[in-house]
Amino acid sequence: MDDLKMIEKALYAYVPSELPFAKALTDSMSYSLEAGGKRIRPRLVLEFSRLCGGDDKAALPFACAIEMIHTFSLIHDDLPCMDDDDMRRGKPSNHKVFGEDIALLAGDALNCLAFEVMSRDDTVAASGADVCIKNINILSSYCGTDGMVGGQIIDLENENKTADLESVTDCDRKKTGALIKAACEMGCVCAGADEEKIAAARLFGENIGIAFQIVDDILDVTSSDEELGKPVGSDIENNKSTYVSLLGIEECKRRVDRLTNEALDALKLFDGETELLKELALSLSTRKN
Ligand code: GRG
Repeated sequence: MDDLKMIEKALYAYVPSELPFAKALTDSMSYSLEAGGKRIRPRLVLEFSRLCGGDDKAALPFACAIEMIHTFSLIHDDLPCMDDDDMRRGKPSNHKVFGEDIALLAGDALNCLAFEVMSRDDTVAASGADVCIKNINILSSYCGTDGMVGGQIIDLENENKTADLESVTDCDRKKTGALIKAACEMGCVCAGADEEKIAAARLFGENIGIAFQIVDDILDVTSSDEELGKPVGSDIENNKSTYVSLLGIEECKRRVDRLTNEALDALKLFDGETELLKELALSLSTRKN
């Protein structure tokens, strides 16, 4: 089975199916989980685990957990009180289909499910309590005030004013970069890797995370709604300072190349096969959606 199929099969199976009283909730969770997406974060977990000698079966619950958190963040990010986006992954946003109340709860439930999956008996039996606790710690801290939520609040506070590059970088490192970095570190932890390897994975994640957000900003001005699967031009509409508005497209492209090369350099520390991670880093720098 290829990686995408393996991730999606496990991911969809985690959504509770026998909750007749809450069918709208589980439908709403499944709607966003099954709406597609590149599955970058779970693929990073699996690849780093393999690179450090880990077993796919043991890494899979952690790969699914991070995709649940990512999906949760997208559902909440699209809500009217946040970015107010009607389309996501080429489909109507969750709240457009299920209503704001259910979308909010579906996000909350996916957040809880991620941590439940990482601490379930079968996950602990396969990976050991140490690995589970370390990964729960990584994921929760990279989601919180120093991670995704911290980035989102900087983003909100920067709306309708000109932010400087330092603030935009701080925002993106937390809002987008933290979860990508978490995926790389968690994969290493799954395989029981040492601190040196975890630090190299962190550096790889940090660099591709910022490159990923710069590409996101570029696509927001150069792509189309159809190609991107969500409305383009939202940064200008929301009067947001971005890498593109601060540096221009050409300098942004140079930075993406530089960051991608720095990410590739970080992989030199590993003895194993890094080809897929290199491909992933390069494909993110040239992605069209
Ligand atoms: C989830 C802890 C938590 C808090 C919610 C709303 C919010 C606080 C944070 C927003 C985080 C966010 C949506 C950042 C944007 C990250 C980003 C560029 C997402 C797009 O990622 P892709 O391109 O999406 O990997 P696909 O659709 O391919 O999965």
